Order: sequence, then C-alpha cells, then structure tokens
Amino acid sequence: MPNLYLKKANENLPDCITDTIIPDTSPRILEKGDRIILDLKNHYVGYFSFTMNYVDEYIDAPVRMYIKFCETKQELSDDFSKYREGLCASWLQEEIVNIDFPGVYKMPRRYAARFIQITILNTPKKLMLSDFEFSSVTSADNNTLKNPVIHDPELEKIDKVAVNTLKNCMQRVFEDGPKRDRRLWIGDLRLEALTNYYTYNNLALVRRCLYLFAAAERNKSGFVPSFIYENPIFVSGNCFLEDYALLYVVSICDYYQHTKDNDTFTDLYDVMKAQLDAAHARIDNEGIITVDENSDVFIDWCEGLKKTTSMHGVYLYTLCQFVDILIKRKHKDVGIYQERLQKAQESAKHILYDKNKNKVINAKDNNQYSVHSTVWMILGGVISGKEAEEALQNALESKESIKPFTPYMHHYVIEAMYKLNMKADAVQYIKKLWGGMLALGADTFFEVYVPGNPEFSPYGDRMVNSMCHAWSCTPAYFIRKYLI
Ligand code: RAM
Repeated sequence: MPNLYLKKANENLPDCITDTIIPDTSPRILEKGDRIILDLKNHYVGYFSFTMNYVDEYIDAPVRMYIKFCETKQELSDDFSKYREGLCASWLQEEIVNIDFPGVYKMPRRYAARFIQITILNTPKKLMLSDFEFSSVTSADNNTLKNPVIHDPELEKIDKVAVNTLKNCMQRVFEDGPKRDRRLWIGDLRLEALTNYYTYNNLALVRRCLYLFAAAERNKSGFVPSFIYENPIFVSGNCFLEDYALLYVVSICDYYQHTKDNDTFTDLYDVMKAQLDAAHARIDNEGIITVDENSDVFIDWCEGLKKTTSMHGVYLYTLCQFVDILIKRKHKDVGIYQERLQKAQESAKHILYDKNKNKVINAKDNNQYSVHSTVWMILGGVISGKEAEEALQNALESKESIKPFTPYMHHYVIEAMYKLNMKADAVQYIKKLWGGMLALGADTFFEVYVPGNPEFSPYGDRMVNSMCHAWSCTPAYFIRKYLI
C-alpha cells in the first residue's frame, strides 16, 4: 500500500509558476573589495542569474565573489562567520563563486530572499555586472487567489503579508520554510492547508502532501513521521512527534470537510485510524494520555513546558473532528471513537482541570500553569462557555503562566478564542503579534517572534531562524473566515 500512496502523491506534480524580477537595470562597474546590494522589493523564492563582463581589458584570472541572500534587511549586516552553530551553518544562504569567463552566470541553487548582496573578493581587473534576474517559483497561482475587501487597513496589510508567506512556502509540497528546513512538516502543513482553502485553494497540493505522509515509514507504535523529504527522492523523516501525528488526521478531516473528497478519505482511513489507535494505546489507567521519555511531543518551543494536558487536548481535538465526519458518513466505526472521546473528555474534566479554581492545572503536569494547557482543553471540548473564556483570560494575563512562543501556538490560542466567540480579543491578539512583525518591516511572517526579544532563537542563534515560515501564515485564514 505505501507504494500506492506514493504513486498517488506523484500522479500530478504541482505546476511551478515563475515570475521574473529585475532588481536593477543599471550595469555596475566593480573592483576588488566593492560591494553592491540588490533589492527585490519583496520576499521571493527562486533562482538568481546575472551577466559578468570585462570593462577595459579581458580579465585574465577567475573572479571570486561572495554572494549572500537575505530574507530581511537585518541579515545584510549579520556576519555569518560569527554564527554560533546550533543547526548546521550551511543553512545560511551564502556562496563563494568563482567565475572563469565573461557571460551569463546562473546560480544553480534555490534561495529565499528580499536582498542579494554581492562582494567582489578578488579580481585582477575591473568588471561589469548586469542583467540581474531573479526567477521566482511557487505552486501558488495568483489567478486562483481570492481577493476579498478587508476594511481594516492594518488587517489588510497583515493579510497581504500572510498570503505572501503562504505563497513562498507553496512549492512541490507545502514547505515549512523556503530557507530552512525546506520540507514537509505536519504541523505546518495543517495550518498552510487551512489558509490555502481561503486563498489559493490549491487542492491538488494538499492531497499530494496527505498521500506523501501515508507513504512514509511509521514507527513501532504506528505513528507517521512528523516530516518527509520528497525531492529528488522520497525519504521518511526520523522524528515522531505524537501531537503532529494526530494533526495529520486533523489535516485529512479539514480537507474532507472542505472538499467532500470521499476517495481520498477512504484511501487514507486506515492511516488515520492507526494514529488514533496508537494514541489510544498511550491512555493510562486514569484515562489520560501518557507523555514520557518514550514519547516525543512538540506543542511549542517553550523551555520546560509540561505537555501531558496539551497532548491530551490534541487527542480530544482530533477525535472530535474524526467522530464528526464518521457520524456524517454513517461509518461503522463511529461507536468506537465516540466512546473513546466521551471517556477521554470525562477523565480530562476530573483529572486535568481544577473546577474550584477554574484553572487547568493538575498533578500530571506537576501543577504547571500554562496558556497551552488551557487552550488545548478548550479546543478538546473539556471546558467551554463563560468558564472557558475566564480561564483563558486568566492564563493569558497571569504572571505565573507559561506563555506561547511560536506563531504556531499563537494560532491555537486564536482558534480557541474564536471557538469561544471572543472576536475582539482575537483581533487584538492578531494585531499585537503579527502587527508587531509588520512594524519590523516584515514582507513575510517569521518562524519565531517574541515581542521585546528580537534576538530569540530556539536554535541558539537568530541568524538561522526562518523569516518566511509556513506556520505564521494563518492570520489570512482567520481574517477571511471570521472577519469578512
Ligand atoms: C522546526 C520548524 C518546523 C516545525 C518543527 C517542529 O524544525 O520550525 O516548522 O514544524 O520545528
């Protein structure tokens, strides 16, 4: 079967749509030590080429250049040689190229950039650079992009940048970041696909990504890997985040709700079931999912975050969507999953939530108080209405609670707000977070943005952060779904 999944995934490779950007029309005469900066005027993903020629005399030695591709202005002044290695330094987009002869020079690699900086490291003679071209690539087709009227000017700007973020991550798959990691991650896919339904509506791309995960090698428990590679060959990822495995099921449910594509749902049914059954096997004798040294769970990039409550919430959230579809389809398995959902919700009410304090706090997570636990209990249907609204407000305002870090987790905070009909709070939250990135001049939204701490990186050095990151594109989804 996995091969069949792969065959289906590769039936229609996405069309690659290209656009040519000419950052500068004037030729530049340069000597050793000179530096120029080209501004593409927006963030793009693609391929760069230019022409090199001699000026007075033929250049009788190779010309050596240092070329740096920068997603933001700040990167132009970053010294990549000072990078404190957390992730591999080769993610930094820099090249030393040696050009032997005059003519057109096409750089073979794909880059994600707004700015291109060229430094002439060595040349015996003057040279001329001209015909700069950046061929941008994406599988997002502007002809299918919905262009709704957004009356609030700040939200309109946020929407535009969010759509640009999505567009640049839409390649052969929904990449997480076109600079880094350039692969298909489940958590990112789920949010990109959601936003895609309200923007480009490229359904073939979503379907392809869903089949790719079905084709992947699962671990002993039956969980799908959290990421895969597919270019030039298919390779399963070696990381098994259990919340991501469940969100894969959610992604199929979202896709089904949006398309009513029965064939895909039926094809992928056993893989979905395997994810839910693997999670069910982790339920302890108190009815709560186990998170321990044998399980890997993401939730957010917060140091020291306890994850049992959130993981249990992700499990409930997934079951809710799954059961909803099984009911609609009058599926024979509905009873099994409905019963599991009810039981797991009941256990959560008793064990994970303190009703007297109206606080999501419990011994399973060493009484740690976090926005994450509160949000996932709301999304999992454990608390609702005014009680939930108050619990969420308190968690967000409390000095003691752990707060979300990534735009990924912020997405789920906002989703919880909309579930509770807290529309004004949701808009304020979007403006504070994504508006904050806009104020920094964002052309695309970042992988991490911590207000007041612009240097923060989960990898130990900001230079390797991805500044166009899929999981940050969802304001376009919220704005288009709820505010228009
Ligand atoms: C990082 C990336 C990716 C995310 C994983 C969990 O490698 O930011 O987008 O999904 O973490």
